[in-house]
Amino acid sequence: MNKSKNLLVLALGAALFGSGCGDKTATAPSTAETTSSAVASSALMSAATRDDDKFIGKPLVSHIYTADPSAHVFNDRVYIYPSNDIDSGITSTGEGDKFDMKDYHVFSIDKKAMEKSSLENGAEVTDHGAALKLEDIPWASRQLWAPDAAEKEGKFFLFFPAKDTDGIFRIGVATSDSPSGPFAAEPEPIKGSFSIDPAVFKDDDGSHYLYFGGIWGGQLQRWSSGSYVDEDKYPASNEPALTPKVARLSGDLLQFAEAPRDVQILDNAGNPLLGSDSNRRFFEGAWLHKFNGKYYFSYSTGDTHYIAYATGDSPYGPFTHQGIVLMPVMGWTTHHSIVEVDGKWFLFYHDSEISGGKTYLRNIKATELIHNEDGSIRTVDAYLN
Ligand code: FUB
Repeated sequence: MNKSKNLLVLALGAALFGSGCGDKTATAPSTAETTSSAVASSALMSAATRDDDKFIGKPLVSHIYTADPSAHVFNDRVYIYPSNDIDSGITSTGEGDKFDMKDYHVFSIDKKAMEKSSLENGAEVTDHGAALKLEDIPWASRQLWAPDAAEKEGKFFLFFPAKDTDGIFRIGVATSDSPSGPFAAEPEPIKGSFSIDPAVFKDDDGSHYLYFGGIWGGQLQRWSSGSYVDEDKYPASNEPALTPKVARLSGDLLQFAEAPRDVQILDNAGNPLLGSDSNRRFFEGAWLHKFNGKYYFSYSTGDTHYIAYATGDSPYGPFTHQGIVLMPVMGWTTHHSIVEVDGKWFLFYHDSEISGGKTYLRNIKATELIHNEDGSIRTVDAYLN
């Protein structure tokens, strides 16, 4: 990454704990089901400082703020499950409080629009409206962070993190007969769940695995002892980094079928990545996809702003670090998903273009993802060179 880009990222990025950006507010109108084009001008677009030439792609959604896009093909259409960023007026800088989301919207795109140029220039995206609201989740108190979704036997499952009434992140499930919702939340979070950023992977044998975890505001560092401790405990710099978690889901997809296991991410000598290895170690935003029989585990490195990937031979890992999927984007956070649509692969990601760099007011984007002949992933740089 060139130095000026690095500085831009750092300057624009208020950390999960920080509020480095100014407090220009833009009100995101609530919507019923609407179809929008990413090129359409909107209140949000005009409120932000834009430079269309700077990025490889335009926001997919511009009438509300969206982030953390998890994309899947359901019922022959591409569905996107993002966070719905809002400016709730919170000024506190602690523990990611500014990420104060209160509902989820589901979006979809016709498979025919899944072309690199169409995605980057403004594909037609349908907003199916609010699919789950905080007030309808009995156990949750705040912060509806990055969700994901799965399908089994015609039923759809939305997995989401939220803080419970004790301020501890848990992972919940909500169900629907339609991929676009509305979703009805289970009365309690998944038993034994903790931390953030659930991502579901369905293997070829029909088993579903839930990957999750995130350090700093995501609280993974408070679970090292196996139960929650209200104190941040990080490994020493020469110790293995904290690992994301994985658990196979029960047949009804509502619970863990087993205790969560550590997902080991190794260097190419077979050693676990160290806590000090901030360019490569796991931070948050896990995702799993399978390509040519190999399992690809990808994730955000957080404070170094990469989407990295590692490969392995089992959904449980271990995974060996291979490289970078996505270079740093505008804004502090980076979060992605990878989906195959009719033989082509796509990367969904977010940046903060729409708010002129405010890290908690983001927009989703997408582009094509290329696996090279040798199975490596061609790194995407979301900035135009
Ligand atoms: O959207 C809130 C948090 O920011 C997500 O859970 C993280 O992955 C980061 O994108």
